[in-house]
Amino acid sequence: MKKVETVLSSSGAHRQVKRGFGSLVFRVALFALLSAAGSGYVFAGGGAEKSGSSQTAGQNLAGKGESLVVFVPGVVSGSPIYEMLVAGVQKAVDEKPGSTVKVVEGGFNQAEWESKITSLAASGVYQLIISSNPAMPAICQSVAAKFPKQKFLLFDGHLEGNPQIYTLRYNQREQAYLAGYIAALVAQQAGGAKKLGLVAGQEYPAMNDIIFPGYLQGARAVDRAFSVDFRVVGNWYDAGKGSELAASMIREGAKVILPIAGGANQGVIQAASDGGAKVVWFDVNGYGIKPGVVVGSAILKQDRAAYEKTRLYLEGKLPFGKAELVGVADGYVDFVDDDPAYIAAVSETVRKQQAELVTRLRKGALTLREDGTEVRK
Ligand code: RBF
Repeated sequence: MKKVETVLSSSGAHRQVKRGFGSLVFRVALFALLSAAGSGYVFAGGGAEKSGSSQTAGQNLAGKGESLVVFVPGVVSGSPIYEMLVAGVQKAVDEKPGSTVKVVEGGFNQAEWESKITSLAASGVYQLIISSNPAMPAICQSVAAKFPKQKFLLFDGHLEGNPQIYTLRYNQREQAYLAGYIAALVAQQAGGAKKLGLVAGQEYPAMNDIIFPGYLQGARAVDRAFSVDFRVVGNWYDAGKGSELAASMIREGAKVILPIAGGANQGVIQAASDGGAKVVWFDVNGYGIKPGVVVGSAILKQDRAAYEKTRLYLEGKLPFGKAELVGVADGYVDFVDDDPAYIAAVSETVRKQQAELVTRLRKGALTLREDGTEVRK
């Protein structure tokens, strides 16, 4: 993929750490005020570069060429969930001669996302706008109302019943439970305070209602005494702030920390490494980032989902209006337990206990509803 244009700017506004949950309401506009940097770059996908072949030209004449655009709400670098999105879409487009994809980074100013997506829709160039995060369905719903022919494929978010929009979200109760379980097992073996940490980029319903409680639920399945110190960076890029929050948690007794803060994760891992704490990684395999410090990886197969659903769209079979939910038993959420760095970092006793949970979830013998209800078969 080729980078055509880069615009980067930043300012220093940061949000204060917040620990209470009761009164939290999800407002994208509020987040926008708190977001600091705006950046964007646009590049043509490999599919676009291939469009000169005669076979492709023939298909275009037949009206089969599809122009897709991936709108990244943030930046790709440092956020594996977006890297997987781009990779999956690109793969599907590469396999379909005549189709093209452009990737547009929306930057960190969330107030600009809707107008940027409106511009993409208004251009009339793209049959499908693809994006990913829990804030996108509401934003795209509003744009869809103004452009009735525009279609949207949205991951990691939920909206049902709009004939222009298809959504797929992951069972993050299961993902977070897996993270909390390994974190508690590792902390328990280390001894001392039964305290874990979670550093989030910002607060949002999936974080407050599913991920944070799922992490705590997994930890308490190991020992009821576990608690989670939850802190918020206020953006998805500030590694300095991530490091500061993690160091403070470690001073207050947190043994294992789960960072879900995009580029700020790097700061968390550095603080853990310096402070003798451990880290559990989320979304992708993170063992290689700091071997010995990263003791778990609870992953999403967003690359696979993006590939499959883009392909389905290109075949004319994506069921718009539908909202899907996929979890461990479906093969889209998992725990990486065969990485040599995991085996080296974690004792056999702990790995055996984690493996029992992972096996039950993979087989569907245990599933967790998003609200935390445990279903046993
Ligand atoms: N996750 C990231 O890794 N990077 C981001 O830039 C990012 N931006 C987000 C913006 C909003 C408004 C919301 C609601 C979530 C964002 N997430 C981001 C979190 C992401 O959707 C997902 O919850 C986490 O990656 C955990 O799977």
